[in-house]
Amino acid sequence: MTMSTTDASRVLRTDYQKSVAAYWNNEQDPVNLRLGDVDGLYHHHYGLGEYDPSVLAGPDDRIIAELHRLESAQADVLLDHLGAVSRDDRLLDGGSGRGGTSFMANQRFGCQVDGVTISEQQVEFASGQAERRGVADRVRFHFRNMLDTGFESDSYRGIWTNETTMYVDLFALFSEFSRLLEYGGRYVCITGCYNDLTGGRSKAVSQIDERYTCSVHPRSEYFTAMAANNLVPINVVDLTAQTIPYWELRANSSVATGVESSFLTAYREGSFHYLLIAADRVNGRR
Ligand code: GPP
Ligand code: MG
Repeated sequence: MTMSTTDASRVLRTDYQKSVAAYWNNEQDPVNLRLGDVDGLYHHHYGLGEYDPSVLAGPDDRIIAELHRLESAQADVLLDHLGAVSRDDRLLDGGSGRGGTSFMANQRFGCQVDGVTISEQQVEFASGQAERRGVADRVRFHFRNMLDTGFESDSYRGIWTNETTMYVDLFALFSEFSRLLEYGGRYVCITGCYNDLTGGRSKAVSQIDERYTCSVHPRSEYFTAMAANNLVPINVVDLTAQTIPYWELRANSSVATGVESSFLTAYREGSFHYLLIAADRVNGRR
């Protein structure tokens, strides 16, 4: 790790990036910490799949555990789309949060994982988890900017972003990922994006932006930015219907934060999609 890539003024280049880092450095929400406490995997993404309705009648802990199960199921779906990964491969987690998806990837594939985040608190938290889990030599977290990681070109078999792309310019991001991926390497993105067909950013989507200091992109931009950077989609999955039950359960839980109604409205009215895109890195036209 060199000073040139880890020095705060280099990692946080804009006032916007500083404000995003400040948000995540201060984040301590029970909706994330209590869920993570269930088994030590701390996620910063949402859930997929049906919930067991019997949890609604039980003690609060059962709802917490069920929300956590759905979030881990989401990370499993993401990892299912990475294709073949061997122990000798390296993976990159772009916007790694408290490390949940990175640890699951290492558990599944045995490979090395690098997580990058612009939050120094998240680096510290996730690195502590890596020590605790005994995988600090295989899963490393770095205070770096995913738009300019400073890592070696052509060195990653796979890269993913689990709900982090709404913080960055997609053309800049995919240019960096295309540089980092080896030929044939796979990029997997799970994201919320707005629907180009419904006439721009809806009120509910604006509320989501406001809540997280982010800027949700239109669906189209993912594909134009990938095409411009030698990333060719192999799978596109609309996960919207599968994430709605998570939001319904979360709205009825003690850890609801108030953003649930914005997600439910945006998904139900069709102004917003929960999308998975998997893409392969090819060579440019010669
Ligand atoms: C945060 O997860 C997720 C985002 C900031 C990205 C926004 C996602 C979209 C699909 C638009 P979190 O687990 O930190 O959020 P919360 O605290 O609400 O659980
Ligand atoms: Mg959360």
